[in-house]
Amino acid sequence: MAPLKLNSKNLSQIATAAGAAKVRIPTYQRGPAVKEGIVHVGVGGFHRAHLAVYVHELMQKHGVTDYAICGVGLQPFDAGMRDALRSQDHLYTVIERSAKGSFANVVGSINSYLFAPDNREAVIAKMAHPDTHIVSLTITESGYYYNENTHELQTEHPDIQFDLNPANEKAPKTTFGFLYAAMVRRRQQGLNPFTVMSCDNMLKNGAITRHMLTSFARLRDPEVADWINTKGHFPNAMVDRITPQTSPADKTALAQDFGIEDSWPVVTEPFMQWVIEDHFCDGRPPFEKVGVQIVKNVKEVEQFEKHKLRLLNGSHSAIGYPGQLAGYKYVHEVMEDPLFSKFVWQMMQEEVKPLLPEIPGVNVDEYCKTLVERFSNPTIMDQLPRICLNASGKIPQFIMPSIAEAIWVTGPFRRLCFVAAAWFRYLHGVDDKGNTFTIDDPMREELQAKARAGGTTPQELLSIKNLFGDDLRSDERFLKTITEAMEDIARDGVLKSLPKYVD
Ligand code: CS2
Repeated sequence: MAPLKLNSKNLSQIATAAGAAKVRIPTYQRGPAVKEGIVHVGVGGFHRAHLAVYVHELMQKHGVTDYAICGVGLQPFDAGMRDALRSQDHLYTVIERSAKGSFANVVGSINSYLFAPDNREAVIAKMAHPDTHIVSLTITESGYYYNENTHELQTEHPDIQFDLNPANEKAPKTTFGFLYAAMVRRRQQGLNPFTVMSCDNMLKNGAITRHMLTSFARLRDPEVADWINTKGHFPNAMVDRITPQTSPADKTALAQDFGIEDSWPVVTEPFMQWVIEDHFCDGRPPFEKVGVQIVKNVKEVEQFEKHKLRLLNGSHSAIGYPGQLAGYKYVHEVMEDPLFSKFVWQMMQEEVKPLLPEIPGVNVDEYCKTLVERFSNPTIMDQLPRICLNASGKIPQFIMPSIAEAIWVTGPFRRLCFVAAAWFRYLHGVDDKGNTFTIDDPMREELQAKARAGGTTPQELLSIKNLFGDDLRSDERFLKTITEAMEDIARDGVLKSLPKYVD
């Protein structure tokens, strides 16, 4: 039988044709009458496999009605998501894959979508609407314009400069421009600020969001900045679900195995986790009912964030850059190489783990074992280019802080340095066999120029002050170790160098 196009009209037929055990569909009310309590900026695979799934479960199983999601795309490339979602009444399929098999859930929590380049005013009005209680973000690390060295907003950045110009207040470009304009309106209307809920992989993501937004606001209107700072809430959170990029083969499999024609399904693993600080200024849905760990203590959230960013994302970087240079394509392929998986394990256990705080009730060794299992899942086909994307926002979060702390306590760090060296080598855009690849990073030009100028020495790249702290630039032991790793990779390639980094 021909697959059915995913949309509201075909929904029950899709479930009947596939069999209810195979495809689950939303049974809650959707459409214009539904209240959209969450406006989400940056609707990509991760949001659709994470927050939107938690909200879907709340709507499906707990009758929550006021927190449907209005998706927002700020970037021109979001037009693809706009079109895909619009063509199917904003429904989409989450395909969960593991050794246990493949399961399809149609998700309906995204109730509408606004594409800012079409109508910027509509986005500001939506965020300012009294029904909006939360604005959530997955805008990637680079969307925060955060200077890793000074911990301040990159006020000199042309996008921020553009949005700071009062003439552009009605047509901003950056997330902060939109948030600011909407906050101004809410204040004028006598509303509370909405909670700004970062779902990006950054330590203290909430605190950083607060600081970036209030810094932006202060340059426009100090009174608004004070209002946001006093009344606004920005919960810190740890978010986790491995979500590869959707491939054409995923769409075909969905059509063949489940009879669903979906322009942009999401493939993900069964595992999902979200630990969030209980800090909301305009109400929140009962997230705890669907397994979200709501934590009162900021320190505890920070500890979870640290574990996840340094162990999961850090290991992903250890798989990604060296793996790409070695010629691998997928995360699980790298894990199938015994030397590589030993390298990753030893980096976690010997270099990262000793730097992490203990969390009551969390067994770090078990956590690391689960990570190895998740990385080894061959069914999700997680692409190395996805892991390597936007590295300038990742390495300073996932790898460099462990190195900086290891410097401080004179701990071991040669494997971490090998990963940083592999990224520096990766910036040349050529793998160990001479194959070229493209680098997708907002700082690509500067990074590549510095990588070329530096050759097998790290100082040129390390001089980028937005990314690297003085603690790294001035430490002799670190400079020696990373230089050696850069030389090893340049001379012998990753695979031949690895034995030196594995005990
Ligand atoms: C990955 C993350 O892009 C990356 O570097 O490590 O996208 C990772 O898959 C997620 O954070 C998992 O929660």
